[in-house]
This record gives sequence, structure tokens and C-alpha cells, in this order.
Amino acid sequence: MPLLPIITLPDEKTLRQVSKPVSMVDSNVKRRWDDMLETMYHAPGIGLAAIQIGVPERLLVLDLSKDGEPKTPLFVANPEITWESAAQSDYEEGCLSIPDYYEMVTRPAEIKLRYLDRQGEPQEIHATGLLATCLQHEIDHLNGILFIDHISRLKRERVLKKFQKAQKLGKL
Ligand code: GNR
Ligand code: NI
Repeated sequence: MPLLPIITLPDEKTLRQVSKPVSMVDSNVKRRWDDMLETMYHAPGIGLAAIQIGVPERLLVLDLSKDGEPKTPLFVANPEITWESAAQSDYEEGCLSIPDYYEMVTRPAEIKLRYLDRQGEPQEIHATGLLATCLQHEIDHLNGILFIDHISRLKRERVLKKFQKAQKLGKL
């Protein structure tokens, strides 16, 4: 089961779930990561959390490589942010679960992240720039948080309503 459908708004019942840690990195986790990566590349996107394919496990994939460059996938299990910079940065975010909507989000500019890698080994990385932004966006998904939760209530409710209405009209 390689290419999987990506869950979008208005399915908050799924997207608001808090995902559970994996107990170990085994062949099932590796297959899940591989399916997620293929689905992410196809979308296309630069990150994907397992809940976006309906799986409430603390797994994510990410690849910031540019078109035509060698791919640089990052496989992450059970991530924990151990430090955030006081300095913030703004980035215009989008989300595969909120198609065709983009808005500026302010987040810590740098983070330290502890996680289990593809070999099940603990790693700690210092992330800056787009990597820091994208990791925080994906970790939010694991906690049932969407990037629209970081924007104004007026904008958030407008987006949620738009997706609810589209579904009622049979357009999703
Ligand atoms: O593909 C994606 N692009 C993106 C751009 C700015 C900030 C975050 C992201 S993540 C997003 C894919 C996605 O929805 N991951 O959860
Ligand atoms: Ni997203």
C-alpha cells in the first residue's frame, strides 16, 4: 500500500487526534515511513505526519531537497523538542491537509530535536530555517494542532467554514 490518500479538512475528528509514540522502530514502522514518503513526494510536499494518512503514531517524514537535486529524506519517530530559541521567525505555511490555503505563521526560529532515526538510534539535531519551521509544523500534527491554530481566530474560522461548506456541496 504505497500511495495513500491524504486526510484534509473538514475531517477534524482525525486531524485533531493526539498520536501515540511507537514502542520501537521495526519493519512496520519502516514500511509506514516508506509509504508516507512516497505519498509526500507525490503530493508534492516537504513534510508529512502519519496522522495525515489516518495513522495516529508519532512518525513523520521530511525532505527539503529541491527539484532535480538528490533526495534527502529524513525519517523521524517519537520527536521531542528539547530547546526552542527565543528568537522567532515568520514563514508562509501551507498544509497538505488544508489544500490551497497559505498564511504567515510565527514560530521559534531554531529548535533542538531529539528523536529516533531509521535505525532506531536516538539522535539530537539543531534545526534552523525552513527545517525548524517544517519540523514544528509536523510535530504540531502529532499533537492534533494545525497551522491555522497559530493564526487569528477570524481567519481560522473562515477557513474551517470554507471546508465544511465545500464538503456539504459535495466538492471535497
Ligand atoms: O508541503 C508542505 N509545505 C510547507 C510549507 C511551509 C511550512 C510547512 C510546510 S509542511 C507542508 C506539508 C504538510 O502539510 N505537512 O504536514
Ligand atoms: Ni501539514
